Amino acid sequence: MSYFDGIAPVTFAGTDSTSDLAFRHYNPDEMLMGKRMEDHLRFACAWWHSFAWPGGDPFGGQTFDRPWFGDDMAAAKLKADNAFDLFAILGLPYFCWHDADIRPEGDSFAENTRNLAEMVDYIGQKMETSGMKCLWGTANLFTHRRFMSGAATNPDPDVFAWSAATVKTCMDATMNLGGENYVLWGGREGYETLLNTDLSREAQQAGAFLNKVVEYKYKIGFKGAILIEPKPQEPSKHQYDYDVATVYGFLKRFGLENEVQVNIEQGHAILAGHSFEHELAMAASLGIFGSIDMNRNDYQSGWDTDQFPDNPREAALAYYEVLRAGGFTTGGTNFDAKIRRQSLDPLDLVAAHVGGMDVCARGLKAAAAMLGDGVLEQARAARYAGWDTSDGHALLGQSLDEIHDLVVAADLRPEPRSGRQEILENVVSRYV
Ligand code: XLS
Ligand code: NI
Ligand code: NI
Repeated sequence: MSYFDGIAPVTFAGTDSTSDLAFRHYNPDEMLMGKRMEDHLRFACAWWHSFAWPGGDPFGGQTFDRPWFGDDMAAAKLKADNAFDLFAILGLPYFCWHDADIRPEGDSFAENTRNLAEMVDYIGQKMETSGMKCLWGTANLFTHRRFMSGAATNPDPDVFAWSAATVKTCMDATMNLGGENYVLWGGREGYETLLNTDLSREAQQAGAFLNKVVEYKYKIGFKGAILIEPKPQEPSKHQYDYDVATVYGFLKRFGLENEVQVNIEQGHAILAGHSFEHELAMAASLGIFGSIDMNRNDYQSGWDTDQFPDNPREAALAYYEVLRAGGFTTGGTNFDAKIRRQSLDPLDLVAAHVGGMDVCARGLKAAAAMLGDGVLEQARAARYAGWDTSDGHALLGQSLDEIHDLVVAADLRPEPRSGRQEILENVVSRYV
C-alpha cells in the first residue's frame, strides 16, 4: 500500500495537454544543445519539504496527515518507501536529504549515528533497485534546540564539536549513497543581536570548520563538490553567508575559493535583494557556481516561503545563466519547495512537482534557444567591442598619468551609446 496508490507515472503529453498530471514541456529525452533535457536539468526531490514537513506555520501546527509521520525507525522506513514511490511517479533522477529527514532523532550522538547508518543501508538498497541517485546530502544543524545559537559559530565549543562530528557522519553517509555533492547551509550561523555576539571569533570558527570539511573530503576520497548555500536571514536575524559575493569573500579569507562552490536558492537570492540570475551570474564569474535550489518566494511576504516555481520568464533567465556557465557538472535542480499547508492530498504533492519541473523545462528550452541564436550574446559582445581592440587591451595595463597623456594627445571625446535594454527585454519575451 502506497500513499500515492492510484496515481500513474507522469509522462510527457505535449503542450496541448490539459491534464493536471502530464508534462507539457519536460520531455527527458529531448535534445537541447547536444544534451538530453534530463541531463541538463538533473532534477532532485527534497526529502525535508516533500516528506518530513507537517504543514505547520507560526500560528498553527500540523495540517498534513501522512501515514509515515512518527519518530521511530519503522516510520522512517515507511517514509523512504513512499518517497521512492513519488520519485518513480515523477521520473525524477535525484533526491536530497538532511540526516534529520531520513532518520529518527536518537537520545545520544551514538544513537543518531546508528539510526543514520541503518537508514543509509535501507535507502541504498532502494536506490539499487530503482536507479535513483543522490544529488546531495547535508546535516540539519538548526532544528534541535542545541543549535539555537549556531553550530560552527556557537559560543559553546561542545556544540562546535557535536556539529563537526555530525557533519563527519553525514559526509560518510553521502559518500555511501554515491552523492554528487555535500551541502552546508548555515541555518543558524549568524546572530540575533550584536550585543552578545563576537563576530571575529565566530568567523574564525566558521573558517576552521569549513577547512576541516574540505580536509575530510580528501581523507575519505569523496569525489563530489562541497557547496555552501547562501542566505541573508531567517532563521537568524543576520546570517553570515549572506549572498554569493559574501561567501566568496569568506572563502578567499580562509583559502577555500578553489575548494568550495555555492548552491544558490532562488528565494534566498530574493531575500538578499538580488535576482536569482544575478546570484547565478555572480557565482559563474567568480568560478564558484555549483548547484541550484529551485523555488520561489511570495514577493509580498518577505519570507522564505519556498513555493514551487511558476514563472517561466524567471526560469528562462536563470537557466540562461546556468547554460552560459557551461551547465551543471556535479550540480542539479533541487526543488527546495513545499506545498501550501492547505494542499492536503497526495495529488497536490505530485502536481506541485509536475508544475515545477515543467516550468523549469520551459525555461531551459527558451534559454537554450536564446543562447543558440546568440542574439543577446552578440549584443553584449558589440557593447564591449572597444575593449577587444589593441588600445582597449593596453588600457588596463597603463598608469593613470600614461592614460592622462593619451586622452590629451587624442583629444578624446567619448560618445554615449544606447544600452538597448527594452530591445533586449523584447528579445527575451519572444523566446519565453
Ligand atoms: C533553508 C535552506 C535549506 C537548505 C538545506 O532555507 O534552503 O533547505 O537547502 O539545509
Ligand atoms: Ni535550500
Ligand atoms: Ni530556503
